[in-house]
Amino acid sequence: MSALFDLPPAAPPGFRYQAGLISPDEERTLAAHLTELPFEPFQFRGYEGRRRVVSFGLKYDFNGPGLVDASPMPGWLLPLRDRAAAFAGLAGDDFAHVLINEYREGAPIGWHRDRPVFDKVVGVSLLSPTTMRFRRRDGARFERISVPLEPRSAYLLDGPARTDWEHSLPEAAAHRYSITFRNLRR
Ligand SMILES: O=C(O)CCC(=O)C(=O)O
Repeated sequence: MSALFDLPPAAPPGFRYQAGLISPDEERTLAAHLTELPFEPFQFRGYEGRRRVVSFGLKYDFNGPGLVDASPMPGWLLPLRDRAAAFAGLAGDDFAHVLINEYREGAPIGWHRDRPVFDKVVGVSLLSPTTMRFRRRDGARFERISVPLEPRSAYLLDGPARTDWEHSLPEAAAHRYSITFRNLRR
């Protein structure tokens, strides 16, 4: 009788998902722009990740001072920034920072919470599906939730999903990009 109430939540509170934020044509155009970008391996305190990244607006330097200026967002990214902001209930220029991740086959992203200097996060997925894994400590064990992310979809990390839960992605099964916009915490 209680089975309904025993089901785990489909996603942590504060996570929101929208399939098809962009069309297949828009995805193709964005992916063509992304191939021109100067991606570099992700650097974290002397460790080099397998994903490659590029930032605009602001960049978080994990090996140095933290948040630093980066090149302005290119014009071709602004319509997506505005759409991502509307999805999060923000104005386009609230998103002062974008981090674009490139995952080639086999590249994961490890367990983390985004830096506290940032507030909301909207991620747009391109090219291939993945699963966003969430975990939150519950005494000696972890409570875990997995959420599928389809290409062309967007997710919002806000509230507990952003501050209480860590997230990670498994090794990519195929080439994937994520375009992740962040506003600054007031
Ligand atoms: O690729 C993704 O959608 C996840 C990105 C992410 O967790 C991050 O950039 O901190």
